[in-house]
Amino acid sequence: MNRNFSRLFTPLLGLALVIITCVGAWLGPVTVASAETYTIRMGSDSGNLAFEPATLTVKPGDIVQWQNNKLPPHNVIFDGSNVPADTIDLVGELSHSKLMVKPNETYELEITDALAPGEYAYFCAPHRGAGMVGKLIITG
Ligand SMILES: [Cu+2]
Repeated sequence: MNRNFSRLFTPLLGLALVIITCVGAWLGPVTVASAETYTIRMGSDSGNLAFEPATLTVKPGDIVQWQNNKLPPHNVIFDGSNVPADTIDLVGELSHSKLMVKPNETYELEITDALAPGEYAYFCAPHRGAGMVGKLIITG
């Protein structure tokens, strides 16, 4: 009796594991696929000292790429006086102070759960006076 039970049960258990694995593999990529990658051009196509788009709304899991477009060099400095209060310590990590000189040179930032929802202002240090400023809005 016990042996019969085991002969029947073992394949069923195997089948159950296969189903669980398949469902897991199917659900996994669905979650990841909702993350998006955005590109912010540094220097507008028309040759203005600006980030394009200047304001971008993102969520945890997204990736933001700043890419050299026109009139380099540029950089990306987050403004410690204009980010959510509990993320001020992260401002240095988020920034890319090294000047980007090469065509299409890119700085990539992943939006992690460590970043509180809110507005994050940033600027390009060489061109801040000319109005080259931007803003990330992180949603929960
Ligand atoms: Cu610049």
